[in-house]
Amino acid sequence: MSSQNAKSVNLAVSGEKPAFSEPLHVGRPNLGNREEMLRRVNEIFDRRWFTNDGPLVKDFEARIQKLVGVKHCVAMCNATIALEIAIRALELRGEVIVPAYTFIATAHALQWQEITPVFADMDPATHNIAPETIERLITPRTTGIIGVHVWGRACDTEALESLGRRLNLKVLYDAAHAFGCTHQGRKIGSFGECEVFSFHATKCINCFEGGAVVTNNDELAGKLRLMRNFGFAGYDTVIYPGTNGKMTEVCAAMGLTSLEAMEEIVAVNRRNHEAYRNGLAGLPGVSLVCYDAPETSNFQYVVVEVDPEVSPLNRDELVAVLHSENVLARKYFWPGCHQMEPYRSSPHSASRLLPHTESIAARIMVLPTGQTVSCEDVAAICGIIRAALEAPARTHAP
Ligand code: T4K
Repeated sequence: MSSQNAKSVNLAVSGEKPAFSEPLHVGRPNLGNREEMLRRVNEIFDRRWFTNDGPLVKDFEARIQKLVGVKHCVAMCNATIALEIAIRALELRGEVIVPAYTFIATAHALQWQEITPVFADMDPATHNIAPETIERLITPRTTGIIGVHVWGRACDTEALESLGRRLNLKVLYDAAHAFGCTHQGRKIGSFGECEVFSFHATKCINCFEGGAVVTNNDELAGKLRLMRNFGFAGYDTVIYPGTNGKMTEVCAAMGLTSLEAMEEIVAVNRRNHEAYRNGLAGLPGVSLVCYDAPETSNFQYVVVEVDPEVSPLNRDELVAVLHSENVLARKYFWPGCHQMEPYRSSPHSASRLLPHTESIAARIMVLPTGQTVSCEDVAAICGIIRAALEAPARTHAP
C-alpha cells in the first residue's frame, strides 16, 4: 500500500469502524482435508480403539520419523507433558539452564518437577539463547541445558552441545516452533539428546492438542514410551515412574490430516510472510524477523520488531492500534519467563539481569498468518501500521 493510500486509512482509534468486523487471531488453526478427517474419525468409531498406542498414533509417529529423519518419534498429548517426560527420562535434576525468552511451558516443565530453571539471556540477533552467557550460570547442581528454537530458527546447537560435552551437561531442545525447519540443511529434530515438537491447535501442523519427543537414542525412546504410559512394561509390571502422556487416536487423525496439508499450509505462510515483508518495507523502526534463505522454514510466525528509538509509536502503542482494528497481535514472549511467577519472586531470578531479553521482549509483536489470513488481510494490516506510524497523533482518541 502506498503512503498516499496509507494516509487515507481511517483508524478505529480515531473513532472510525474497525478494519475487520471479526477478530483476526494469531494462531487460528489450519485445517487439512475435512472429508479425510471425518473418514478417519468414522474409522476410529468402527474400530473402537480410541487411545493407548492405536494404529493412527503409530502411523503419525512413523510419518514424523520419516519426515524428520530420526529413528524414534514418541507422540504425546501435548508438548508440555512431552518436555516433562523427556526431562525426567534424561534424569535431569537440580538446576537446568533455559532461555528466559520462551513460552512459559519450557520453564514450567522443569519447575513442575522441582528442578530450578536458571534463565539465560538471548542473542538479540537471533532471539535464541546466547551460549556465551551460560557458563557463568553453571553451579555444581546444574545437570542440563534446554535450547529453544524460537520462531523455528535454530539455536546455536554446535556451541550448546560443545558446552554440554565439556561440562558434562545433557542438552535437549524445545522445538515447539520448529517442525519442518532445518539447521544447516539438516532437519531440526535430530540434535542433542532429543527434541520436542508441539502440535497444538495454533501450530502449523496440529493434532488439536499434541506433542512428540524425537530422538535417535534407542534406550531413551524405550524409556519415553514407558513413561508416557504410567511406566507399564506389561499388563502387571511397572518399571518406571510414569504419567499419562498418551496421544489419542482422534488427535493422531488430525495430525495425519494436517501433515497431508503441510505443503499447502507452509506455502500460505510463506506467501503471507512475503506480503508482510513488502507491506512493511521502509517503515521507520519496524523490521520483520526474517528466515535464513538457505534453510527450510515453516514460516508460522510473523514477528515484527519495533524500535522505540526510531519508530514514532512503540510496540505497545502499535499493538493497541491493531487491537482496536480487531487485529489481535500478540506480545510473545513478554515480559520473559524470569518476570513471571513463581520465577519473578525466586531468589534465583530476582537479581538476574537479562538486558537483551528485556529489551527485545518489549519490542516484539506477532501478527496473524495461516490459512485464515489472505493477502488482502495482510495488505490491510500493513496499511493500518503504516497509517498509524505516518500520523501518530491520529492514534490518540479525539
Ligand atoms: N514450548 C514453546 C516454545 C511453546 O511456544 C509452546 C507452546 C510449548 C512449549 C508448549 O506446547 P503445548 O503444550 O501447547 O503443545 C499459544 C499456544 O497455546 C501454545 O501452544 C504456544 N506455545 C504459544 C506460543 O501460543 P497462548 O496462550 O498465547 O494462545 P492460545 O492458546 O490462547 O491461542 C491463541 C489464539 O488462537 C486465541 O486467541 C484464539 C486462537 N485459537 C486458539 C485455539 C486453541 C483459535 O482460533 N482456535 C483454537 O482452537 O498460547
